[in-house]
Amino acid sequence: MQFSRVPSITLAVAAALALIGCGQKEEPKPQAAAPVAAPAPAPVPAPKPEVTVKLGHVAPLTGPQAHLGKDNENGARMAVDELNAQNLEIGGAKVKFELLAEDDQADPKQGTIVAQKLVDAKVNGVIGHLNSGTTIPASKIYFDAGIPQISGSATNPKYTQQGFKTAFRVMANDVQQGKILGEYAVKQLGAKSVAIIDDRSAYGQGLADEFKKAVEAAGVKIVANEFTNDKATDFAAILTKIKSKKPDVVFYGGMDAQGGPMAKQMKTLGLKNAKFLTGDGGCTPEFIKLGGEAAEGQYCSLPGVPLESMPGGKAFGDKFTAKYGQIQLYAPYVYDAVMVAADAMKRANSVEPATYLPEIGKTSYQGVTARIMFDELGDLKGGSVSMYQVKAGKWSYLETLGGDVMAAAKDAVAEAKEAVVEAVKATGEAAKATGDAAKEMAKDAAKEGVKAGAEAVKGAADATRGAAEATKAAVEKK
Ligand code: ABU
Repeated sequence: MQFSRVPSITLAVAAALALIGCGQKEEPKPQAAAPVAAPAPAPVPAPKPEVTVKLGHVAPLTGPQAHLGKDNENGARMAVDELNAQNLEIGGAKVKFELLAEDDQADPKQGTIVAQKLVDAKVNGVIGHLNSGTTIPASKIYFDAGIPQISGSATNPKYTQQGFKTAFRVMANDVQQGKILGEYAVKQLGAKSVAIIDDRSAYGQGLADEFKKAVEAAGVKIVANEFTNDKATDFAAILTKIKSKKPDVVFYGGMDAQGGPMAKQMKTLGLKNAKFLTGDGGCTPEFIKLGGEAAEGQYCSLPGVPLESMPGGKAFGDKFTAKYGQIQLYAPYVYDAVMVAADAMKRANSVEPATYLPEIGKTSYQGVTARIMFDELGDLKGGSVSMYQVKAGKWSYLETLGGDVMAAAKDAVAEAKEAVVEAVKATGEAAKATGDAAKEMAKDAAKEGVKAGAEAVKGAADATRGAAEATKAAVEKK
């Protein structure tokens, strides 16, 4: 037995030495429980890509129209801030809007320089410009680069008549506005003789030409046709000439920086009985400030209906005023222009100019200034024009003329009907689908269809309410 133990000990020692040789100590190991597989870490979702949408904005930020340019820019900025607060996703990416604000000084040459600058910066779209005189030459540059452009204030008809499918505007143009002003001078103000002054800008001259056509078509004489420029402050020479012609109405095609002092100088020079009438460029608090007492009783026109009669108009006015102070003129239109661009991007599910541009043409958007839909040229459908008069130091609404406030609402209702038909079709297809997966997919499709239908119906209801409120306001004023 002794014999038999020797090899066992030898083997044990050898095994121990072998273990020591491997640098391991033979220590008793705690009895481990059977290993439990650790739960696999939850897969970390890849972060969503982010995309910056650059929107160019152009207006005069220096010179006599700087207050209007800043007002436009503030309208655009408010829209951009609100869009960013929505944390939008477009095309699977988080979208951040950025405003690239440029000053064109209301100068056509400067307008083309900043337009090229924005193209070089690869903007996704342009809001503006403010003036027709800069918007028109710049529109060729944006068209050549395929960049959508939406102006909230340029009213010269030429802007959308050049065949540039990138050009849109969200207010009535001066063919509509000039005709309404001309007819208003004759029919409402009873003019038998009219004097016309314009500032030789694309807007001022264009509007004066349309006004003249309407006055002459009504058989009324133009007794004087004078012009100035958009930097002038002294109108004594032309007003003295006009005084000798004893006009019932002096019409001015131009902006408030000239319109206000012109109205004041009319009184000083003894042109007291002539009524002063101007277009949207003079329809501002600045006109009243510059015109002083002479502003009282004067008239202006402004495309669209009063902001307070639009759904969401009052809320917009309150928010804007709290943030930036009094609205000067076009801020709500420019706000709408930004929202129209964003709406088209959402529907296209893309921020690429070439992809979302066709969606702008199909817009049916309830803005704060109108239900916005475009005709084949890029002009606002059903655009109307409202008349105002200064009463007790404030522009006071008189009536809404021209356009067809119901036309856009009717179009929206037709669209809603189409969307509901599509929803019903989708529901029918859902009912036909067989198999669980197919049923689920079909249910989703039907839900989407119903949602689209409901949204369209809501849009149509908003548009109809807007039109009804505008009509009611007009009737009440009469
Ligand atoms: N709409 C009058 C001012 C802007 C412009 O058209 O020049």
